[in-house]
Amino acid sequence: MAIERTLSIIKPDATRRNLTGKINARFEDAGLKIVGQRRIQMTRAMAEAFYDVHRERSFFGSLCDFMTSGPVVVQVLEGEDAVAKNRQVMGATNPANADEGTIRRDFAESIEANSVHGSDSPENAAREIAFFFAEIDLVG
Ligand code: RTP
Ligand code: MG
Repeated sequence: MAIERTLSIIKPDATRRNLTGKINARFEDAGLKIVGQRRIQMTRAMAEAFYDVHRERSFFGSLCDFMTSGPVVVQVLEGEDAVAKNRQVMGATNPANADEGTIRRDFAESIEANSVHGSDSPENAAREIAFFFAEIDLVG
């Protein structure tokens, strides 16, 4: 299995409840290494650009409101099969459908305030990592 990188975001519902450390422990316990990390306040323009693929969806405006409602932690996770592994650790989008022991099952508040984002393919991971980080920011 190849070593991959994926983009993760700890969302405002989780930073507000001081869950950054607990969520990072889930990643590290799964063998994902945090090779870059920054706490930022997303602007409306950043949220709209990041979620551009969802622009036509009914939840787009609400999602951008939520993602700008407080600080987020953007981070790059590295490890074997990192994209799929991170999606497993996160659990399903809707916490009501998320498996036991996943971040969203244990921490998410709702389908929108679901604590974490993770890239859904290696191609999207490359685009999303470049959105927030320069190569020099990432130390494996
Ligand atoms: P993410 O992109 O954040 O990792 O989550 P995902 O792939 O599991 O979900 P996606 O379909 O890409 O949706 C992106 C984010 O939009 C919010 N959402 N709200 N109200 C709704 O029905 C709804 N559906 C999705 C969630 O915050 C979701 O993570
Ligand atoms: Mg997604």
